[in-house]
Amino acid sequence: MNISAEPFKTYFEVSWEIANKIGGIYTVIKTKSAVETARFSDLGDPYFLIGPLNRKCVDLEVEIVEPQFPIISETLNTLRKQGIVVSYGRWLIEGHPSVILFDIGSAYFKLNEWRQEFFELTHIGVPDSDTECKDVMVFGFLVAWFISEFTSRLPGVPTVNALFHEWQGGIGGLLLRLWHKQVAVTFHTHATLLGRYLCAGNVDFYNNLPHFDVDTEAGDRGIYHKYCLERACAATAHVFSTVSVNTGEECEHLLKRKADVICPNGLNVKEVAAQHEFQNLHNVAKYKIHTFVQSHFHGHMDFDLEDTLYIFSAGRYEYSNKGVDMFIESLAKLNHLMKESFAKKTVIAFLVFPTGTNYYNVESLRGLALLKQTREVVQSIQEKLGAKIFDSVTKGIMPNGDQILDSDDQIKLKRCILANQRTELPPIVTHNMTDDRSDTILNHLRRVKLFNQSSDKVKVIFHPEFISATSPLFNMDYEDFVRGSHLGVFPSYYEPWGYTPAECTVRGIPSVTSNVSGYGLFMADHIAEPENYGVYIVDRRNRSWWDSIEQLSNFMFKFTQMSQKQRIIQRNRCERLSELLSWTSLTKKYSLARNMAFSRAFPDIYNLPDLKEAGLIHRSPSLFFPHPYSEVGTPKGSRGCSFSSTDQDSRDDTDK
Ligand code: G6P
Ligand code: 1S3
Repeated sequence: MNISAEPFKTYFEVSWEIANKIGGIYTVIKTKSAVETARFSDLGDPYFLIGPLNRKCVDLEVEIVEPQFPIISETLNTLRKQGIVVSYGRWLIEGHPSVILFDIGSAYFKLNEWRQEFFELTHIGVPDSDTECKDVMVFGFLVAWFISEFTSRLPGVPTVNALFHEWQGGIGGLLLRLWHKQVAVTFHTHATLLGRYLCAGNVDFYNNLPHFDVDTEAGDRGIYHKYCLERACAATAHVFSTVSVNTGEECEHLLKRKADVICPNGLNVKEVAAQHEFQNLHNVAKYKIHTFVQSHFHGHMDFDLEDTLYIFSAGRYEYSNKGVDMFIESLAKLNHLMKESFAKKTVIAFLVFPTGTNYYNVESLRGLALLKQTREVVQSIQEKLGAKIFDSVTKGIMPNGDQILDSDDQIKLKRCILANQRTELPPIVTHNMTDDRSDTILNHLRRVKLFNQSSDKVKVIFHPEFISATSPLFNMDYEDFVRGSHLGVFPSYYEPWGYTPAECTVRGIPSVTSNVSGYGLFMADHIAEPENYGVYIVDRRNRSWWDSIEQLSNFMFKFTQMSQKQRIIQRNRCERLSELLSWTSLTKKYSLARNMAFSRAFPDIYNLPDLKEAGLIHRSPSLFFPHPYSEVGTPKGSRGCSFSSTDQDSRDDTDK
């Protein structure tokens, strides 16, 4: 069926994270906006994003304008006349999507009425103490009210399609179904509530998925009403979708509905003009990280920066779900392996996980000040020396190395050296922690004795705040920090998708992920030998905890043994994988879900072929990366690896 031959359709996409930055869903919608808006505008179909009104974000990210379509103005005015505050505008991101943002507070006077109605419809009660749930319910009613009003104004065949993200955005869809409105509804989840809770506890989640008594487990965790809400959203939607095959499996067991479509998360992949450009960017960003390291380790710079590798992990502070526990344990093991093998290299491991802090600590700020002062002294001497050398050479005299520094300059330099000395070890954390003694990450680092000793081959820095360009310590944004690093490590235990390793890949930075993360499974489905492309996948499903640690520390150890040339080749290959993660191809899965919703909601009007039979629903690698022709070989002593010049792809595997 040629959908575009039909009358124009209206598409809504609803989420709690529209112009409201909280987590990964914000990234999904923001990054896919350019491709989605272009697609809908080509089709001539209006497309609107609906979210809650967060004034702080809106002031920075949204341009308030009058709606382009009179029918939208009329519908909004109907709600406004009843006291609802709602803004309409353009989200200032690529694609400039139209946004409709509801002020939840302005509708709170209807809370009790709506709660009662909701209970009558679903038998789900929202407790008074659960503010989040009450907000989500008010938002859901506002969305369903708005879309119903809008739909009722349209003549002819039903043409409205609405996609709802996650349970916080899903109640609107549930209500539209319960009110029997003429809207094709898709519910798309990025996780399950119960899955997240179960994983955060000490549960062998994946090997017990079919056996959980879901009601009891949700009840025991005090989330029964939310669980019921989420399950109702999934059960009633025309189409149910999720971000990955493993979350699909989780939904089947925990929400009791199999996902109809898997819509993997993409990124807005910018084409890099020349392949070596991202390599150069790596080098430039790495030098910025060097500067921070010089300040942090002042007085203990007994390692060579040219032989230092930067490894990092970052994300929301979910200690075990995000695999921070495994990362730290594996770092301790890596330290041991490197010491035992008398490794020349040093690893600096960054842990970027925001938590409660009270500004940077004195040691970090002192390091920064000392570095600045040292740089000023060296620069002033450098200028003088340059002039002296120039003068000497123009007179035909070879400058005398011993005499070129005058005694004043020597004193200045000695003072700098003295000022940079310190007896205490470089700190393992950059900030004053609100709760230093009970912080889980710090205590784990203490337990495995990673204290930045001289003898340690693995040094650690816990940065309990997201990295941003305004931070005086790094002076770079997170994107550059990723570029400047050598390896990202994300051995998550609960990760429906996992953007952090994907963000490394599109910048050509190798990363470690796990086989219980959506991203890890997706990459394994598309690449014959992921490690060769800089995608290391830790097995957290079929191995014991200690075996997975062994595997992760071996991945990292092997990585430290690679030569620079091997790293460059691996980065080139890794960057090529960006193609897999581009929304240009991945939004097609969203289109599929929307079309499927139309055909299920209105089978007499929209009659799509059986998509399951067409193999379009689940794993369908349209792109596949085979075994690379040339190897990232095992290092063999000082001569490095044996790259043969006859290797078929050796030219595009080397960087320049
Ligand atoms: C990029 C740059 C090279 C640089 C290399 C360092 O490839 O283009 O000029 O030598 O990065 O790589 P490394 O893995 O040692 O940071
Ligand atoms: C979820 O956010 P999270 O970090 O709580 O949604 C993200 C976007 O789909 C996904 O990448 C992540 O794995 C989920 O867990």
